[in-house]
Amino acid sequence: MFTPYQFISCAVTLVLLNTGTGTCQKAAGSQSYAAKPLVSHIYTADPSAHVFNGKIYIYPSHDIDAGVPEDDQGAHFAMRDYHILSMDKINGKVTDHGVALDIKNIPWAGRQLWAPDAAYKNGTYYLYFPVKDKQDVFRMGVATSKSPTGPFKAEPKPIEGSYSIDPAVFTDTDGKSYMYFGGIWGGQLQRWSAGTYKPNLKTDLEKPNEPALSAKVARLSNNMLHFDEPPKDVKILDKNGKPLLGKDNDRRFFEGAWMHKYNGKYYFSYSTGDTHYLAYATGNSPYGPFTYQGVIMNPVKGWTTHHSIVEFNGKWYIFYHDVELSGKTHLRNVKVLELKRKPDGSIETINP
Ligand code: FUB
Repeated sequence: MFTPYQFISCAVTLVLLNTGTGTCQKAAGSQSYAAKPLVSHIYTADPSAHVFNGKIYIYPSHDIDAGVPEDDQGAHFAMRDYHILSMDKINGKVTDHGVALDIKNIPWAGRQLWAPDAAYKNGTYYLYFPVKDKQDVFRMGVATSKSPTGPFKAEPKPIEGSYSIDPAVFTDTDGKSYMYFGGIWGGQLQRWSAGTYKPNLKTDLEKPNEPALSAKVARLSNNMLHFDEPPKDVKILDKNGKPLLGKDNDRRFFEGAWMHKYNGKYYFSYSTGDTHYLAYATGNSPYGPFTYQGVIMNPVKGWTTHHSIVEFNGKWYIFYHDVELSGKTHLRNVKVLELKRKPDGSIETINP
């Protein structure tokens, strides 16, 4: 039987020429895609999309071929700066605003500038980013700018109490902001499972019959620069109210958290990592608990899958990446598709 990853690698069938939001044309001979890369002059991944001042801004990772050999901790994802992209409309022209933050200007950073996110409050834009410190431990940093496209100036130290990767900042309708974060395996979340940092815990595979490791959530301070509380677990339960287990690789949290609110419900979405799904769970509070609902997107071409969900002019969109341009795991390209819901609010599964 194929694993999903093997399935993707073998799925060379018909090509569907992209027309932007999911309607496709067919041609024979190669792989099929539901959308086209938003830019091709640089490699981009992990797109966190936001609407600021009526315009779409995308905060992606900037993938490069740094020549670092691949290992199971993701050393080959050796990114060194961020470029911010913007669009006036979906399928419109995409502008690359150049380098918004360089690793050399983050005083505490060691290596690997991974998936960022952004937020706006009271005239300031905040760029949140994970990077390994000089001891090779992932921490979250924050940088500020008066413009959504930067340049951003990094705070001198990481956010106290932060760890692991993939920050996603959600501002609720009452104005309170929360950071969701975490990623297992190369994202180091498992190393914090006992409360302090244990560098030898390499994967989550040791405890398959126990509740899976959880993403974390912490409310941000009014000035958006600190955690206002110790991070809490983002619990994902099955329909019987039982926590998903470590061995439930098709459904458990791996990395790439995102939060959005629709019709008063909180939608926590994430990547299942080694099974390559984008999945979601819903709850009645930004802290959860969340009940697993299903798959938002089937596996993309590539190992990683990472997304954001945003409303623009009354429609919802999912930004994501695959490796259409390069065929290489660490050289990705961002894309966008419309996200459709059923009348009960559930999300229709996308085949990317
Ligand atoms: O881009 C590096 C890592 O790959 C991200 O932090 C993960 O979410 C995965 O997409």
